[in-house]
Amino acid sequence: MRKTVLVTGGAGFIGSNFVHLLVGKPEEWRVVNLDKLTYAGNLKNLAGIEEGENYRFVRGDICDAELVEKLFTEEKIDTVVHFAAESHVDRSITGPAAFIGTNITGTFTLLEAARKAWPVENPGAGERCFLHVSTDEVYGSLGETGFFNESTGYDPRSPYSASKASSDHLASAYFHTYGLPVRITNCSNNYGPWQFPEKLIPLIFNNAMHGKPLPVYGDGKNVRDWLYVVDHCEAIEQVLLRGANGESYNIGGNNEKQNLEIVHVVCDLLDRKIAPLKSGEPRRSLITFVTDRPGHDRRYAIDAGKIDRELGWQPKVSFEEGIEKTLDWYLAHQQWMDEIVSGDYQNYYEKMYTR
Ligand code: NAD
Ligand code: TDX
Repeated sequence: MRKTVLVTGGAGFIGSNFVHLLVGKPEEWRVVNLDKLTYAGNLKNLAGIEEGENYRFVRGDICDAELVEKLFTEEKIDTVVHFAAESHVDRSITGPAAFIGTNITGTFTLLEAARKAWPVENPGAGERCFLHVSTDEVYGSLGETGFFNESTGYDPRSPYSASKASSDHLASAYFHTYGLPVRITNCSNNYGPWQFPEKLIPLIFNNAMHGKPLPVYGDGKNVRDWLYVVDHCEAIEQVLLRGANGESYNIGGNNEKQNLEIVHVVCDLLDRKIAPLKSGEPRRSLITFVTDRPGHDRRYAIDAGKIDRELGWQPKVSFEEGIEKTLDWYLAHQQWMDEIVSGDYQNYYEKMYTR
């Protein structure tokens, strides 16, 4: 039976990739996309998707209880995939308040709406599901060795990760207390099309294209595990289809890289794909070491064995393939990037939607 999914944050980076995936399967999914269109939300990420029988876009705030409750009943929502969040660690350091509002109160508002809309005696009946999308950052920072698994204790260290950890705990509490059919996913760093150019890979791409300095925090040796965004979206779909309520699943790319390695790869690929800088120098010459991020987590690494064993999911796209696809996509969508960097896309929404 076709499911009606409330996707929150579906105009952001991962959310829009996920909406593209589901809208391509109209027999299986009907999508209601609720997004506030903050600085990070961009309807151009959803170009080519028509509003219609299996897709509706609603501009709104997940903290708006009245709106969220209305959507649950009006649209007969049986599935939630909750992406909407303030997602950038650096912004959480300079302005944590929005992270508390959206990531904690927003998640609480959605959980409450599901609790009210779904049958009290058995909220999971009819294969309902509330999938909360979270991050590996809730586990804190690793030393040189070891991996995060689903039993690793939470140890968040930035306002962003603390707000995500808090929302994970709320989601889990609603499973234990009210029997809400909650599933949680904790994923590593995503990259791919439509990522906002405040994040490492698109920021380095954009600066490297324009011959601007490439800021590398600290010594550049912090390690992240990188996953191609479409692989993440497919993992989420598997958790919806085959996961168990009350469980959490770690999702990772088995692809640890130091930040400096990532910057080198982007520089070298651009030198090869277009040309070195006008000066004739390679793009690596733009690398500039800058002051470290306060509390910068040293290393993240995911053990994604559980989702492989239980749901048969593994990443399909290697880093070599994924980064090439990603840079080709950014090269083909430079107008998309230019509009964001100039801020033009925001003016467009203010004209289009006034609430
Ligand atoms: P993003 O910043 O690109 O997009 C966030 C989206 O949420 C935007 O469209 C924004 O307009 C919307 N939004 C923000 N506040 C809202 C509110 N109050 N009401 C409604 N909509 C709101 O984020 P992303 O990188 O796509 O991340 C999506 C989710 O995945 C987040 O929950 C994040 O914590 C999680 N995650 C991200 C990564 C990653 O590498 N990007 C990794 C693991 C987990
Ligand atoms: O200019 C930069 N220079 C730099 O050295 C930027 C933007 C980042 N960095 C470093 C900081 C990190 O070690 O690169 C690494 C990646 O940084 P981000 O792209 O900001 O991602 P990160 O902080 O690792 O968090 C991301 O992955 C986990 C997402 O933003 C989160 O939403 C997700 O939960």
